Amino acid sequence: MSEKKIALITGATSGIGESTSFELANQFSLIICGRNKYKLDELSNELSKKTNVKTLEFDVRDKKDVREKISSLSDDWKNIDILINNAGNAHGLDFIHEGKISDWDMMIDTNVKGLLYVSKYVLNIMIENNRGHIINIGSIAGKEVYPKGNIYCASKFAVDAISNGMRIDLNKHNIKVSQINPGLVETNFSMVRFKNDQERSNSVYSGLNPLVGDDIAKVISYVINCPENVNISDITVLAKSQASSTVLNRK
Ligand code: NDP
Ligand code: 8X3
Repeated sequence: MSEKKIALITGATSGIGESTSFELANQFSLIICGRNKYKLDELSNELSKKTNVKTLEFDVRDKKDVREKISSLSDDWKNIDILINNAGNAHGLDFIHEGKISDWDMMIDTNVKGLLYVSKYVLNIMIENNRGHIINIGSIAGKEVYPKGNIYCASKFAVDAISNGMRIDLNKHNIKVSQINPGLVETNFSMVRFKNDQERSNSVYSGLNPLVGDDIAKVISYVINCPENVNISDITVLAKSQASSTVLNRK
Protein backbone atom coordinates (compact mmCIF):
# COMPACT_ATOMS: atom_id res chain seq x y z
CA MET A 1 0.00 0.00 0.00
CA SER A 2 1.22 3.56 -0.73
CA GLU A 3 2.16 6.03 1.99
CA LYS A 4 -1.05 8.05 1.78
CA LYS A 5 -2.63 9.12 5.06
CA ILE A 6 -5.67 7.08 6.15
CA ALA A 7 -9.16 8.50 6.73
CA LEU A 8 -11.99 6.48 8.34
CA ILE A 9 -15.52 7.65 7.51
CA THR A 10 -18.64 6.36 9.28
CA GLY A 11 -21.99 6.47 7.49
CA ALA A 12 -20.13 6.35 4.18
CA THR A 13 -23.00 4.66 2.33
CA SER A 14 -25.22 7.72 1.86
CA GLY A 15 -25.47 11.50 1.80
CA ILE A 16 -22.69 13.52 3.42
CA GLY A 17 -20.58 10.44 4.17
CA GLU A 18 -20.73 9.18 0.58
CA SER A 19 -19.87 12.61 -0.86
CA THR A 20 -17.00 12.92 1.60
CA SER A 21 -15.67 9.52 0.56
CA PHE A 22 -15.47 10.65 -3.06
CA GLU A 23 -13.93 14.00 -2.11
CA LEU A 24 -11.26 12.45 0.12
CA ALA A 25 -10.46 9.65 -2.33
CA ASN A 26 -8.34 12.21 -4.19
CA GLN A 27 -5.98 12.41 -1.23
CA PHE A 28 -6.32 9.60 1.30
CA SER A 29 -6.52 5.85 1.62
CA LEU A 30 -10.06 5.26 2.85
CA ILE A 31 -11.70 3.04 5.43
CA ILE A 32 -15.37 3.30 4.58
CA CYS A 33 -17.80 2.12 7.26
CA GLY A 34 -21.48 1.27 7.08
CA ARG A 35 -23.99 -1.45 7.86
CA ASN A 36 -25.24 -2.04 4.32
CA LYS A 37 -22.79 -4.52 2.77
CA TYR A 38 -24.18 -4.18 -0.74
CA LYS A 39 -23.80 -0.39 -0.73
CA LEU A 40 -20.36 -0.59 0.89
CA ASP A 41 -19.13 -2.99 -1.81
CA GLU A 42 -20.61 -0.86 -4.59
CA LEU A 43 -18.97 2.27 -3.18
CA SER A 44 -15.69 0.46 -2.69
CA ASN A 45 -15.67 -0.58 -6.36
CA GLU A 46 -16.09 3.04 -7.44
CA LEU A 47 -13.59 4.52 -4.99
CA SER A 48 -10.98 1.86 -5.76
CA LYS A 49 -10.54 3.51 -9.16
CA LYS A 50 -8.94 6.42 -7.28
CA THR A 51 -7.40 5.12 -4.05
CA ASN A 52 -6.86 2.21 -1.65
CA VAL A 53 -10.12 1.26 0.01
CA LYS A 54 -10.98 -0.93 2.99
CA THR A 55 -14.58 -1.60 3.98
CA LEU A 56 -15.70 -2.16 7.58
CA GLU A 57 -19.26 -3.36 8.08
CA PHE A 58 -20.78 -2.54 11.47
CA ASP A 59 -23.67 -0.81 13.15
CA VAL A 60 -22.19 1.98 15.31
CA ARG A 61 -24.64 1.02 18.10
CA ASP A 62 -23.02 -2.40 18.50
CA LYS A 63 -20.03 -1.66 20.72
CA LYS A 64 -18.65 -5.21 20.57
CA ASP A 65 -18.72 -5.23 16.77
CA VAL A 66 -17.24 -1.71 16.61
CA ARG A 67 -14.33 -2.85 18.82
CA GLU A 68 -13.78 -6.09 16.90
CA LYS A 69 -13.90 -4.46 13.44
CA ILE A 70 -11.54 -1.62 14.34
CA SER A 71 -9.20 -4.00 16.18
CA SER A 72 -9.17 -6.28 13.13
CA LEU A 73 -7.40 -3.67 11.00
CA SER A 74 -4.04 -4.91 9.70
CA ASP A 75 -0.81 -2.94 10.26
CA ASP A 76 -1.26 -1.42 6.78
CA TRP A 77 -4.61 0.06 7.76
CA LYS A 78 -4.67 0.64 11.48
CA ASN A 79 -2.78 3.95 11.68
CA ILE A 80 -5.83 6.11 11.13
CA ASP A 81 -4.96 9.80 10.66
CA ILE A 82 -8.47 11.23 10.19
CA LEU A 83 -11.72 10.03 11.78
CA ILE A 84 -14.96 11.44 10.41
CA ASN A 85 -17.80 10.69 12.81
CA ASN A 86 -20.67 11.15 10.40
CA ALA A 87 -23.09 8.22 10.91
CA GLY A 88 -26.34 9.44 12.35
CA ASN A 89 -29.91 10.40 11.63
CA ALA A 90 -33.07 11.97 13.00
CA HIS A 91 -36.04 9.68 13.67
CA GLY A 92 -39.41 11.42 13.88
CA LEU A 93 -40.40 15.07 14.33
CA ASP A 94 -42.96 15.14 17.13
CA PHE A 95 -43.92 17.18 20.15
CA ILE A 96 -42.01 15.78 23.09
CA HIS A 97 -45.10 14.32 24.74
CA GLU A 98 -46.01 12.55 21.49
CA GLY A 99 -42.53 11.23 20.63
CA LYS A 100 -41.82 7.51 20.28
CA ILE A 101 -39.40 5.97 22.76
CA SER A 102 -38.02 3.77 19.97
CA ASP A 103 -37.14 6.94 18.00
CA TRP A 104 -35.46 8.48 21.05
CA ASP A 105 -33.42 5.32 21.65
CA MET A 106 -32.34 5.20 18.02
CA MET A 107 -31.09 8.81 18.01
CA ILE A 108 -29.28 8.64 21.33
CA ASP A 109 -27.81 5.20 20.62
CA THR A 110 -26.59 6.17 17.15
CA ASN A 111 -25.76 9.87 17.24
CA VAL A 112 -24.27 9.92 20.74
CA LYS A 113 -23.28 6.45 21.92
CA GLY A 114 -22.28 5.21 18.44
CA LEU A 115 -20.03 8.21 17.92
CA LEU A 116 -18.42 7.50 21.31
CA TYR A 117 -17.84 3.80 20.60
CA VAL A 118 -16.10 4.48 17.28
CA SER A 119 -14.05 7.31 18.81
CA LYS A 120 -12.96 5.17 21.77
CA TYR A 121 -11.30 2.50 19.64
CA VAL A 122 -9.84 4.90 17.06
CA LEU A 123 -8.46 7.08 19.86
CA ASN A 124 -6.49 4.13 21.26
CA ILE A 125 -4.59 4.21 17.96
CA MET A 126 -4.29 8.00 17.66
CA ILE A 127 -3.01 8.40 21.21
CA GLU A 128 -0.39 5.73 20.66
CA ASN A 129 0.69 7.51 17.47
CA ASN A 130 0.55 10.95 19.13
CA ARG A 131 -1.29 12.35 16.10
CA GLY A 132 -4.72 12.50 14.50
CA HIS A 133 -7.69 14.63 13.54
CA ILE A 134 -11.28 13.90 14.57
CA ILE A 135 -14.10 15.57 12.69
CA ASN A 136 -17.51 15.25 14.29
CA ILE A 137 -20.56 16.02 12.19
CA GLY A 138 -22.79 18.04 14.51
CA SER A 139 -25.71 20.12 13.24
CA ILE A 140 -27.36 23.47 13.52
CA ALA A 141 -29.71 21.33 15.67
CA GLY A 142 -26.83 21.12 18.16
CA LYS A 143 -26.67 24.90 18.39
CA GLU A 144 -30.37 25.85 18.59
CA VAL A 145 -33.45 23.86 19.57
CA TYR A 146 -36.43 24.11 17.21
CA PRO A 147 -40.06 23.03 17.67
CA LYS A 148 -40.40 19.22 17.69
CA GLY A 149 -36.61 18.87 17.32
CA ASN A 150 -36.30 17.96 21.05
CA ILE A 151 -34.39 14.65 21.16
CA TYR A 152 -32.60 15.01 17.82
CA CYS A 153 -31.44 18.43 19.05
CA ALA A 154 -30.44 16.90 22.39
CA SER A 155 -28.36 14.28 20.59
CA LYS A 156 -26.55 16.95 18.58
CA PHE A 157 -26.10 19.20 21.64
CA ALA A 158 -24.43 16.14 23.16
CA VAL A 159 -22.15 15.88 20.13
CA ASP A 160 -21.29 19.56 20.65
CA ALA A 161 -20.30 18.90 24.29
CA ILE A 162 -18.37 15.76 23.30
CA SER A 163 -16.44 17.67 20.62
CA ASN A 164 -15.48 20.34 23.14
CA GLY A 165 -14.55 17.71 25.71
CA MET A 166 -12.46 15.81 23.17
CA ARG A 167 -10.63 18.98 22.12
CA ILE A 168 -9.72 19.76 25.72
CA ASP A 169 -8.75 16.24 26.79
CA LEU A 170 -6.84 15.39 23.61
CA ASN A 171 -4.97 18.67 23.41
CA LYS A 172 -1.82 17.23 25.00
CA HIS A 173 -1.95 14.22 22.71
CA ASN A 174 -1.45 16.31 19.56
CA ILE A 175 -4.93 15.42 18.22
CA LYS A 176 -7.05 18.04 16.49
CA VAL A 177 -10.83 17.98 17.04
CA SER A 178 -13.15 19.84 14.70
CA GLN A 179 -16.93 19.96 14.56
CA ILE A 180 -18.89 20.77 11.41
CA ASN A 181 -22.52 21.80 11.89
CA PRO A 182 -24.58 21.73 8.71
CA GLY A 183 -27.99 23.28 8.29
CA LEU A 184 -30.43 21.65 5.86
CA VAL A 185 -28.64 19.29 3.47
CA GLU A 186 -30.67 17.35 0.92
CA THR A 187 -29.67 13.72 1.50
CA ASN A 188 -31.59 10.65 2.67
CA PHE A 189 -31.89 12.34 6.09
CA SER A 190 -35.53 13.42 5.83
CA MET A 191 -36.62 10.10 4.30
CA VAL A 192 -35.26 8.45 7.44
CA ARG A 193 -36.76 11.07 9.76
CA PHE A 194 -40.19 10.75 8.12
CA LYS A 195 -40.03 6.96 7.70
CA ASN A 196 -39.90 6.95 3.89
CA ASP A 197 -42.65 9.54 3.34
CA GLN A 198 -41.26 10.96 0.09
CA GLU A 199 -43.72 13.85 -0.14
CA ARG A 200 -43.00 15.06 3.39
CA SER A 201 -39.29 14.64 2.83
CA ASN A 202 -39.38 16.68 -0.40
CA SER A 203 -41.30 19.46 1.35
CA VAL A 204 -38.37 20.07 3.74
CA TYR A 205 -36.17 21.25 0.89
CA SER A 206 -38.66 22.65 -1.59
CA GLY A 207 -37.87 26.13 -2.86
CA LEU A 208 -34.70 26.39 -0.79
CA ASN A 209 -31.85 25.47 -3.12
CA PRO A 210 -30.47 23.61 -0.09
CA LEU A 211 -26.99 22.38 0.65
CA VAL A 212 -26.04 19.02 -0.84
CA GLY A 213 -23.60 16.41 0.41
CA ASP A 214 -20.80 17.71 -1.85
CA ASP A 215 -20.99 21.15 -0.19
CA ILE A 216 -20.24 19.63 3.21
CA ALA A 217 -17.61 17.29 1.75
CA LYS A 218 -15.71 20.33 0.43
CA VAL A 219 -15.86 22.01 3.85
CA ILE A 220 -14.56 18.81 5.47
CA SER A 221 -11.70 18.71 2.98
CA TYR A 222 -10.91 22.38 3.71
CA VAL A 223 -10.85 21.73 7.47
CA ILE A 224 -8.57 18.72 7.02
CA ASN A 225 -6.21 20.61 4.72
CA CYS A 226 -5.59 23.62 6.93
CA PRO A 227 -1.93 24.06 7.89
CA GLU A 228 -0.76 21.80 10.74
CA ASN A 229 -0.78 24.72 13.22
CA VAL A 230 -4.41 25.64 12.43
CA ASN A 231 -7.53 23.92 13.80
CA ILE A 232 -11.01 24.95 12.70
CA SER A 233 -12.66 24.03 15.98
CA ASP A 234 -16.33 24.60 15.14
CA ILE A 235 -18.00 25.68 11.94
CA THR A 236 -21.68 26.08 11.03
CA VAL A 237 -22.56 25.82 7.35
CA LEU A 238 -25.93 27.00 6.04
CA ALA A 239 -27.56 27.31 2.64
CA LYS A 240 -27.88 30.93 1.56
CA SER A 241 -31.65 30.53 1.94
CA GLN A 242 -31.38 29.49 5.61
CA ALA A 243 -30.77 32.04 8.37
CA SER A 244 -31.53 29.79 11.37
CA SER A 245 -33.31 26.52 12.09
CA THR A 246 -36.66 28.23 11.57
CA VAL A 247 -35.97 31.25 9.34
CA LEU A 248 -36.00 30.11 5.73
CA ASN A 249 -36.41 32.04 2.50
CA ARG A 250 -38.46 29.70 0.26
CA LYS A 251 -39.02 30.69 -3.37
P1 NDP B 1 -28.18 10.00 5.30
O1 NDP B 1 -29.40 9.36 5.85
O2 NDP B 1 -28.10 10.25 3.85
O3 NDP B 1 -26.88 9.18 5.75
C1 NDP B 1 -26.73 8.71 7.06
C2 NDP B 1 -25.60 7.68 7.08
O4 NDP B 1 -25.42 7.23 8.44
C3 NDP B 1 -25.94 6.44 6.25
O5 NDP B 1 -24.78 5.92 5.65
C4 NDP B 1 -26.47 5.49 7.31
O6 NDP B 1 -26.37 4.13 6.96
C5 NDP B 1 -25.52 5.81 8.45
N1 NDP B 1 -26.05 5.28 9.70
C6 NDP B 1 -27.20 5.64 10.32
N2 NDP B 1 -27.38 4.90 11.42
C7 NDP B 1 -26.31 4.06 11.49
C8 NDP B 1 -25.91 3.05 12.40
N3 NDP B 1 -26.66 2.75 13.48
N4 NDP B 1 -24.75 2.38 12.18
C9 NDP B 1 -23.99 2.68 11.10
N5 NDP B 1 -24.31 3.62 10.20
C10 NDP B 1 -25.45 4.30 10.40
O7 NDP B 1 -28.05 11.37 6.11
P2 NDP B 1 -26.93 12.54 6.10
O8 NDP B 1 -25.84 12.23 5.16
O9 NDP B 1 -27.65 13.81 5.94
O10 NDP B 1 -26.44 12.45 7.61
C11 NDP B 1 -25.08 12.33 7.97
C12 NDP B 1 -24.83 13.08 9.25
O11 NDP B 1 -25.08 14.47 9.04
C13 NDP B 1 -25.73 12.67 10.42
O12 NDP B 1 -24.96 12.64 11.60
C14 NDP B 1 -26.76 13.80 10.48
O13 NDP B 1 -27.29 13.95 11.77
C15 NDP B 1 -25.89 14.97 10.08
N6 NDP B 1 -26.60 16.14 9.59
C16 NDP B 1 -27.44 16.07 8.51
C17 NDP B 1 -28.08 17.21 8.06
C18 NDP B 1 -29.06 17.18 6.93
O14 NDP B 1 -29.85 18.15 6.82
N7 NDP B 1 -29.06 16.18 6.08
C19 NDP B 1 -27.84 18.52 8.70
C20 NDP B 1 -26.96 18.46 9.82
C21 NDP B 1 -26.34 17.32 10.23
P3 NDP B 1 -27.75 3.30 6.60
O15 NDP B 1 -28.12 3.77 5.22
O16 NDP B 1 -27.33 1.89 6.72
O17 NDP B 1 -28.77 3.71 7.63
C1 8X3 C 1 -30.19 18.31 10.32
C2 8X3 C 1 -30.66 19.70 10.19
O1 8X3 C 1 -32.52 21.32 10.82
O2 8X3 C 1 -33.18 19.09 10.14
O3 8X3 C 1 -29.35 18.15 11.42
O4 8X3 C 1 -32.18 19.48 12.28
S1 8X3 C 1 -32.20 19.90 10.90
